[in-house]
Amino acid sequence: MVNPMFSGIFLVLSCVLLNAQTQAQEGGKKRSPEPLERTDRRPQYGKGLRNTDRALRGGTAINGPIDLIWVEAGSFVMSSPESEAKRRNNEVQHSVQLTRGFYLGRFEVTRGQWATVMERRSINRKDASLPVGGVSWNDAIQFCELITEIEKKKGRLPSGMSYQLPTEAEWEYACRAGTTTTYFWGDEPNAVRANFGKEFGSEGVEPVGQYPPNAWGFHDMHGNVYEWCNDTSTCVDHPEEDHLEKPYPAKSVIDPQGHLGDSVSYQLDTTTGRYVKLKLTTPSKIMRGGCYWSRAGNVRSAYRHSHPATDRIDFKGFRVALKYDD
Ligand SMILES: [Ca+2]
Repeated sequence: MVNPMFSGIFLVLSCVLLNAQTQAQEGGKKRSPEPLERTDRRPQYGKGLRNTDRALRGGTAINGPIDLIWVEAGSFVMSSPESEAKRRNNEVQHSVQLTRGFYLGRFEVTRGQWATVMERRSINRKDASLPVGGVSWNDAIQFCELITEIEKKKGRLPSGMSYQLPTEAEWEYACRAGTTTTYFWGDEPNAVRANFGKEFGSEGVEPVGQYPPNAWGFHDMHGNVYEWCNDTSTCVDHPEEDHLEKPYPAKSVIDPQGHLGDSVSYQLDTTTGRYVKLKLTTPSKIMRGGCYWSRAGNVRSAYRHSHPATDRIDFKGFRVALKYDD
């Protein structure tokens, strides 16, 4: 039998070591000791919404100009186990703690929302419900900034919050919705549960929300269009594997923000036959979830992909989060 005194000492030491480890984590935010008390408080949004805001709305639960779902703070195991089919070696499993709750869009941002916010016009109902694509990471950030400004002027944003892209960790936490399987519905691909595996072409993309939601209410996390996340990728165009992002550190992290340095690329030096590591002037950003023409392996909850922040590709869009600024 273990002496309870030794168990207590071991527990305390473990907590101290874990704390020291996570504070040193790459890209982790420094934070004051009290935020855990604030995390689970769901801030109020959307007082005074008018009929004119309907162009921005989707779904049935109206929380603001974009249909948002509150995600509680919590912990999960991020990425895939080595036994997962189609797993890539940049998917190192590790524990993640998200100390603050956040709102996340129930759907991908639609063409209608894009037109309303960025172009101040409305478009026909059929097109409006399709997810916006062909927008760069920089474009998505502009959308977030503009809708934050609009909503602030209307006095509807909860204090200290703004529209942002989710981090990769927040995205996967919401995608898994408490599951540990390859997809939120299980380990087997199922084209009835998400839009993927179709032929490449503009006919493949579908209006948001046509497929069943996951346990927390999010639609189209798997497939339809790829979704930009906030994180910078550390490596693209690797000589041995296309678009290989640097693996996660195999340790626990708190509120990971992703890589904070430069993105790099590898180019073949034909005179020496060696690959040369280059800094990219345009950072490469993480995308998640795959798209309508992705194969099953590329719409997995853990699948990671990246692209330069300036690229506009028609099957790549985004979903917004509403998060605390600090
Ligand atoms: Ca998607």
